[in-house]
Amino acid sequence: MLKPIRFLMIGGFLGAGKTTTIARLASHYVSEGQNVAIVTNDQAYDLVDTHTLRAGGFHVGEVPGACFCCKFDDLVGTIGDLSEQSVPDIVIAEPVGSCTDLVATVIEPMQQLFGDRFELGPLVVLLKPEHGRKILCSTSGRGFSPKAEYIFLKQLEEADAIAVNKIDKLTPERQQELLDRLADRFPDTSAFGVSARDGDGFEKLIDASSGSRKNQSNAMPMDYGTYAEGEAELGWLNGQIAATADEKFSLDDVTLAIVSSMEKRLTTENCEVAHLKVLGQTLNDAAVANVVGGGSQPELSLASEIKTLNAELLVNARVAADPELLESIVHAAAADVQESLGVSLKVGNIQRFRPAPPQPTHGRE
Ligand SMILES: Nc1nc2c(ncn2[C@@H]2O[C@H](COP(=O)(O)OP(=O)(O)OP(=O)(O)O)[C@@H](O)[C@H]2O)c(=O)[nH]1
Ligand SMILES: [Mg+2]
Repeated sequence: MLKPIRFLMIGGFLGAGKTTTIARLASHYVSEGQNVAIVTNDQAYDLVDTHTLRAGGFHVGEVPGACFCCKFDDLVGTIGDLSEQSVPDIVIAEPVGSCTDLVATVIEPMQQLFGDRFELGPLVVLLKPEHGRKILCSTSGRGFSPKAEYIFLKQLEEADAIAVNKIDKLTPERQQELLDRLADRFPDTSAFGVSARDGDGFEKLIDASSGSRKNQSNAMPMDYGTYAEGEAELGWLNGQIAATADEKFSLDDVTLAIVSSMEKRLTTENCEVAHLKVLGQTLNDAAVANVVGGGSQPELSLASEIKTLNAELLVNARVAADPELLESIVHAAAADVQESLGVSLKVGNIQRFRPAPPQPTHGRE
């Protein structure tokens, strides 16, 4: 009989650091000689994460168009496609950061329907400190509505283990405060700090990923009305921009400038950013710039360090904003950067919407 594929999901809110964590975890397994495949997921098409992970040399399939729970058959089919050349030892899946109830709608059905093909690993959920502090520690400041916060908390509630990510950004006191709040709210769930970017504490995440699932006798209670409304508060936009110039320009500068201009304009409009990411790419190189919340600095998470005459930019924005406003902000940001950096920017195909109410294939019939 074939050895089952170990299936792991790394959950957590938009911008929590799932893709960064998955890249580091996959590198760890590869260094152990394991064959790893990754599956990304989004409500729309043109995923920055798929390109980012492929640029890192990983074997990546994607499930676009809706979350894993609503596209369960596509998830299983994508893993089948990834297995065509060689069957992976481990599949790491990144669910959409506004998705929850993954145990009932993805993990349990995989166990029940395909338990012979897959060995179901634990659900490790990353806590995003930029929004976690406000939600868990009741600090004041900008953030999301209670319905979007409901999703954030439900993601933590169903976790087998919680990793407080980005500890490199937190003082030891702030990290401890978050761990204490997690211990109060979720006393049966192990929690630890980690920096997916720098690798600090990562051995705990590797340990948690190699552990087993918690015994959950009953499905987590879920209010699908609140979940749907919380998700629909987020405007979703995936779009393309073509960049050209007569003289070579820095791909990193243009990619970062688009994110920075969008962030400034969204702040002026008082719209909370969940995650705004832009990929700039040429045939051989890629840059990624991100903003993960109101007041967070735009940053380059992947630098290309190249100059080029043309590039394709991919914008993935998840913001508590009207999708039409988001689209107008993409156009305005392109005009800003065209003027400041002298690069011609032509906005192409844009998909923008509010996510439709989740209708899981399994688990909540
Ligand atoms: N300082 C710091 N930044 C981090 C860490 N992990 C991730 N980030 C940054 O956080 C931002 C979001 O990281 P991603 O890995 O794209 O987050 P994600 O959860 O995959 O985001 P979505 O797929 O949009 O939900 C990027 O700018 C990363 O560089 C960390 O440990 N420390
Ligand atoms: Mg991601």
